[in-house]
Amino acid sequence: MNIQETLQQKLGKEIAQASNEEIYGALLSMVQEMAGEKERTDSKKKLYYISAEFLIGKLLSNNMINLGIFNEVKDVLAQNGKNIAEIEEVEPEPSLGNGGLGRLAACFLDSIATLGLAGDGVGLNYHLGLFKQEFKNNLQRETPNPWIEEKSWLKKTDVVYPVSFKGLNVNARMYDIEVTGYNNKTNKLHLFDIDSVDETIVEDGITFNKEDIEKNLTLFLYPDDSDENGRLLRIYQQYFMVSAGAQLILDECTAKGCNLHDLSDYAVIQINDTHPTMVIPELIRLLVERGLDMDEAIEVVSKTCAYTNHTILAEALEKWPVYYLKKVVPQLMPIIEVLDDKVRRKFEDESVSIIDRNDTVHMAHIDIHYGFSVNGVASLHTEILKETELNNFYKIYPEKFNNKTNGITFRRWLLHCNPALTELLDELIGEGYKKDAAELEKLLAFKDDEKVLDRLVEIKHANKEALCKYLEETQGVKVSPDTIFDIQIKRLHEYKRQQLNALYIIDKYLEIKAGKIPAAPVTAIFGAKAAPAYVIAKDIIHLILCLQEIINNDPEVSPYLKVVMVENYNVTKAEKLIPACDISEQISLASKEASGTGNMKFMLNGAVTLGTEDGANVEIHELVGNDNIFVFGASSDEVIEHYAKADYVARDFYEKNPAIKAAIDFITSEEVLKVGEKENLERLQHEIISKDWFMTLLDFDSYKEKKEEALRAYADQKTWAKKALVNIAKAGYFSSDRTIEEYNRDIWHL
Ligand code: 26V
Repeated sequence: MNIQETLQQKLGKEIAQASNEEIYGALLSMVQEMAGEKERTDSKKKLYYISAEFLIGKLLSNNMINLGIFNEVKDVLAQNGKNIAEIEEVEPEPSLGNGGLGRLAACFLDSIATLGLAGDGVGLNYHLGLFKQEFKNNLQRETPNPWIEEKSWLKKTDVVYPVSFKGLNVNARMYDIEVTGYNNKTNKLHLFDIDSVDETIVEDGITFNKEDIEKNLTLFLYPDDSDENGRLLRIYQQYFMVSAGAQLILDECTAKGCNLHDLSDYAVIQINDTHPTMVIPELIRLLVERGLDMDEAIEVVSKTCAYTNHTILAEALEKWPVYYLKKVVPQLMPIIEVLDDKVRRKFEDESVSIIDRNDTVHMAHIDIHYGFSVNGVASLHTEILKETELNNFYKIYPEKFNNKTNGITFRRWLLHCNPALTELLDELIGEGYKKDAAELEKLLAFKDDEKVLDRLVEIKHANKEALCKYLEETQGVKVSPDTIFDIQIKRLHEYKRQQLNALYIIDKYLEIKAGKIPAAPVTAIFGAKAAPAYVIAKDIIHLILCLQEIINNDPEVSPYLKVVMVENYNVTKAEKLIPACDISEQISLASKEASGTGNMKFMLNGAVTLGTEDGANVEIHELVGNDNIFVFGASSDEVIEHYAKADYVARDFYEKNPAIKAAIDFITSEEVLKVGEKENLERLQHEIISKDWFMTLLDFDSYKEKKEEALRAYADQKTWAKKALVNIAKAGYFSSDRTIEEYNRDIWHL
């Protein structure tokens, strides 16, 4: 049966007569069946990628691309008067992640299947996701993001594992999502859930009773942890995930003939940041229960687990009070104590212990001592781990440390999100780059080809037009595709410095008001969610929304400058924003952004980076060369030195630099107070002047200078298009296929 017939049979009517919702449902079930019939990867040893987040995005088109039917379906629909883009809109987007770490996990699953490797994801089935962001009165408001509908990619299984907490026994049920590889076999994403979860306990935004574990366990990702019950709930979630995951792993391995002594021949577990760290003591506990002695169990687990670090921010390195663990998972404490004891007997250095003097358990320390590999996610990041943050561990275990520079799947971040560019590439360099991303370099042969450069400009312009239409339809904002699209989209965090971009915008606004007309009009676009309990992050969103209102409504300024804060930034929105970008803002304080992956997506779609020497920006810089990137700001060495000497004083910059002073003063000016909240604006202003923990003011001048240089360079469209071309051509290195090949070569050995 061909696609047209299959769809009509599922619909029970002509495609032309069906609604978009009905067509979506029919396509979903057709794709589910096709994926289910595909061959599964199979090998003695299997990878388990265990992660609190899998930011998978919408799946319909992605799966159709990977199954090789996307174009055919698109054509069949078009012949029947239906538009694939409208059908994509029907699919709800799961928000099972926060940012880079979760999206990386999703890209990795795609590449693992594409390379034909046996590797499944293990995580949690959060019914309401992270949260949905709404703007009201220029403030962020959080509401639930339900995504599980009657028809869904989730397949309920009969696999159920018991999980015990202190005073509470529950069952973890496994749901599966098919992971299709591009023209290859399939794997699975296993998401555990509790049958008794109850969405109706959520009221007034995202508040709910944090103590009712049976009803709330899998409601939200990262429930508010500003109080103790919130932190305890996170421990409940983490243990639920790892205990079910560990039982699944042992079951699957034993079914393949593993006798548990040889577990590491059957399984390798990649621990994605510290959220799944309890899998180590839990596996040890289960192995002992199944007859191994403690020492051997520890040894077996240590040969099976590998850890990836995704951040050097101290506050993100998880530490749990012993008292919390005793309250939720007392069965793990005797094991963690043995692990700590062994470390203490071997090493005198107090800083590498697992349980510190304050009776706090350092999760990353468990991973490093009792895992066989520790990796950072970009070369600068790994160097900083080795030389600074984890130096004491590096001295003990130099052989464990390795770098795996992040990557992105080109199926979603090029083929799907930018079909026009994909078509041009097919025509110019053939389709080989789709399986071997390094072949993108062939594009360099067209660096001086005027016709090719013109087409790149045309494609970018068409993508900008499409984004304008979308922004007008969804948010009612009008922007012109003939302005420079300058985009910063990522989690809201002070270290990422959205506030630096905002200060630049204020500076520009004041200049225009003073009669200094910019050479080229700019549209500054932001997208970011702030963690609900992160007060200053929410204040920064408030400032940006206020600026949007003031600037866009000012007839003197808006012809030259507009501000757009995209509501509820998510994977789907990223897919529309990235292909339309001219300037990619990657302006974190050097040393703080472990890698970044948005930077790679922008580059692949022909945007030019304006960035600091941080994370993977460093590698982008090396690849494209000085002419094709705009780099500014203090180096990571300088920043690390400032922290060590504690000699950075924001107030000095405020007092001595008139442009900085004017921009900061503007935050609480009458104009802004007219549209904003005094309390929030004053708090933010005070934070920047008296703390500025991420040294925004230190880099203000060099940021402004570089940005102006980039805006001037844009005027010469030919030269700019050449920069875009070089960026695309050099992006092959950032394919997650390359990253996964390295993980497999150095760590997993599948
Ligand atoms: C941070 C936060 C902050 C607010 C509330 C909840 C929460 C939960 C977890 C985290 C840790 C974030 C770790 C993370 O996402 N790291 C990112 O990982 C990317 C993939 O390796 C990397 O590209 C980014 O640079 C890094 O920030």
